[in-house]
Amino acid sequence: MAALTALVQPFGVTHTGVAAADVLQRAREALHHRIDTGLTDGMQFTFKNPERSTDPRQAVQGAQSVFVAARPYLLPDEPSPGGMCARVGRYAWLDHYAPLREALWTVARQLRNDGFKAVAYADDNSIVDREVAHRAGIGWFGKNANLLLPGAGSWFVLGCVVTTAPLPTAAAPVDDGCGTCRRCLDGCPTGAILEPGVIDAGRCLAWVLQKPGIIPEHLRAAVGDRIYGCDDCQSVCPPTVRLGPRVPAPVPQEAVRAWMPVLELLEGSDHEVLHQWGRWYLADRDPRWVRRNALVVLGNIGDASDARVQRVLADYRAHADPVLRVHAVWASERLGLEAR
Ligand code: B12
Repeated sequence: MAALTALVQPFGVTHTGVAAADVLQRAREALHHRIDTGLTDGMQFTFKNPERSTDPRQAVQGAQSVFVAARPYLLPDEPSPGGMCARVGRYAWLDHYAPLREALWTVARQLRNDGFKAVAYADDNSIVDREVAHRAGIGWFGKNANLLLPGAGSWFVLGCVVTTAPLPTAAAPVDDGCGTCRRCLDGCPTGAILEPGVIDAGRCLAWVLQKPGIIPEHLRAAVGDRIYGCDDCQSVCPPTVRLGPRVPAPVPQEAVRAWMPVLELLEGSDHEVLHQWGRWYLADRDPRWVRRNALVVLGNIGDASDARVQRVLADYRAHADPVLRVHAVWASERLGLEAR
């Protein structure tokens, strides 16, 4: 185990653990419950096939263990460059999954060399990452549903290697560290945390901004300046704010994308949008969903006296895409601009 941990550290992984490759019964029940009660709001991901995403042995036949790794993604604050810029969720400022996957595949290759089967997963629909990380003794489930690591908080991405190797498993799960705190429940801008650990995806801005289609009108003001992801349930979380470790240096500063210039995005070609922001989860790889979000942000933070804002909104009110037209009309009305 120590040898495997040493393999992932050069990739910035700070925490590791091992769970037995048993069925994730609690997660399976939770997935079904969320589907049955409509809390998934059309999400597929791990909900598409709960029997599969909660059974490591369906991922790797004969699996005995799941090696779990956590990598911090907190970078120093980036002040807004000014102008009309939209905020990007911290986990998407850089591609943190790429180095995590490299780390996990390094372990998988080692295990294969040793004669075992091994497959690496990170943010893949094949397995419920947080549940397996909890079982591996890496952290506790916060009331905001995120996995919090003791002494480090929740600014971590998670992944695992499912393997037939019999690795030593965690002695016990980490104790709850939230206690009576309920700042995330009160701090969620849309009240999406219905009860500790239960998120209503239809209200969680992270999903609202990813989901294809029209953003419900009653949620558009709460979107604020966010274009992708929402950090509020973590940025109000006391241990996460106090303890969050920074991403290990060196960070390619030129690759960090914490803000997105809204007007440039709305004026740019599809090719430019996909080139700059294509690693985001965009339904059908369609840039219209980022444009839609940008129109909502413009309605929330735009300068109505700016001629460029007026021109962009007028263009989008006449756009061929009815979804974009709807959001442009809303943004124009919100800014007190002519909407016909
Ligand atoms: C679908 C999904 C989403 C959906 C739904 C989130 C959700 N809560 O399910 C949306 C798009 C909204 C989303 C948003 C985000 N996501 Co997401 N997402 C996923 C994905 C693909 C599947 C999650 C899943 O299966 N959920 C199923 C439900 C049933 O699980 P759950 O809500 O965690 O429920 C558990 C708890 O309720 C717990 N539980 C049971 N009883 C009790 C009782 C108490 C008291 C408590 C507290 C808990 C508890 O057990 C349940 C089952 O495990 C995973 C990747 C993966 N393959 O696992 C990433 C993942 C969960 N997401 C991640 C991230 C980073 C985010 C965001 C922070 C991104 C952002 N900034 O916008 C937000 C956070 C929102 C939040 N508070 O959860 C990370 C989380 C890392 C971490 N440290 O926890 C993951 C693991 C990706 C990764 N590999 O790193 N996500």
